[in-house]
Amino acid sequence: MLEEFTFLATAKWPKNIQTKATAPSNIALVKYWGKEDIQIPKNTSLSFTLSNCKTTTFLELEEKKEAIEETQIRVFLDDKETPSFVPKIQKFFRLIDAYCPYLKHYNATIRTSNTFPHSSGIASSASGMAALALCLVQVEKSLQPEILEADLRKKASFLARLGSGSASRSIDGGLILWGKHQEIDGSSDLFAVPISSKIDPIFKDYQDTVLLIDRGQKQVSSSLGHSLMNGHPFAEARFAQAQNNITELQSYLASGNLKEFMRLVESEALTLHAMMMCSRPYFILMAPQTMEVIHKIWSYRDETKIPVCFTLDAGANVHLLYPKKYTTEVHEFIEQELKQHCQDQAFIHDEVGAGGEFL
Ligand code: 2P0
Repeated sequence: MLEEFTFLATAKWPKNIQTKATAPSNIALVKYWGKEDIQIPKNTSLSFTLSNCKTTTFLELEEKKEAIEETQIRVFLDDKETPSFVPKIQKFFRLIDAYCPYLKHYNATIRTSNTFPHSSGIASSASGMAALALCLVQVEKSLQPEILEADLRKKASFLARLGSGSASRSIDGGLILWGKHQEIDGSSDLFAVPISSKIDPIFKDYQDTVLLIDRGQKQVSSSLGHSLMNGHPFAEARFAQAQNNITELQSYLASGNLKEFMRLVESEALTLHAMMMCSRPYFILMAPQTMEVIHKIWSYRDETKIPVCFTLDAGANVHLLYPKKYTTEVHEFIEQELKQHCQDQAFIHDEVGAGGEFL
């Protein structure tokens, strides 16, 4: 157990506590793929926090009648009771018990909603776990008011990580680093931190349009994907490459070198999928339309010299990344050339955002 994140209050327990928070999704530029117990990443990852794709969660804790009763958890997604979410939350609550011991005194009702459609192929685990973690640290604040906001946010990232690794990167805004890096002071496997090195202003409001190529459920869960990095023939080389890519990317973020930034980001996306394609068992999460879109992005960039590039998550959707000053041109490109490859012609415009908030 880590003392830094233990709960110190021995306050009288209120009968009822309500908290509310919102947290955005994030998109990794250097990818997290491979982990050890418990939720320790095999390499450092670096992401843009998004703004429009977010989860809002309302947590209500009600005192149990008998302390020994099993904690009851009810989850409502968009006001509809969703029992299928309960096992994941139960597992999460068990995992964080040492850090949130107050949870044992209460039954929990969680009401959550996403700004992005459930069937968008955008994972809600990062924003969802981050929003829940922010609700939990707010409970702690109500029991122990002297806690500083910075410590609360750090603990929120720590708790969110235990729910879902990438969720640790959805607490703070901007460019976020998770995972110990030998050259970066303050980096940690246990929680994510905003990068402290210089960032060119062009990256402060970078745009991300998510092209919804496949809005269905993923065929292979990220948990399984991560586990397939154990014993993967290229695992060690990949983890070492990611560490080097973090160092390189930091220098491009500082200098604003978009050409090298785009090369590195696209290489990371393709490497992530290459790892999937040579796992045992192997699998492919890209769809034919993913490839069509990638080739169109490359042609458009060649022809127009507009610095637009792509990245991929663990799915078929394409994230189109570009500086804000090219918004008009890129939106036209999406309308004319790309949206026809999206399921129901759907896409979501998003951009770098400020991180989660207590509501
Ligand atoms: C990332 N992904 O860095 C990578 C790139 C997907 C592709 O983190 O098992 O949902 O909950 O820790 O965080 C997705 O995996 O996995 C992910 P768990 P998570 O964003």
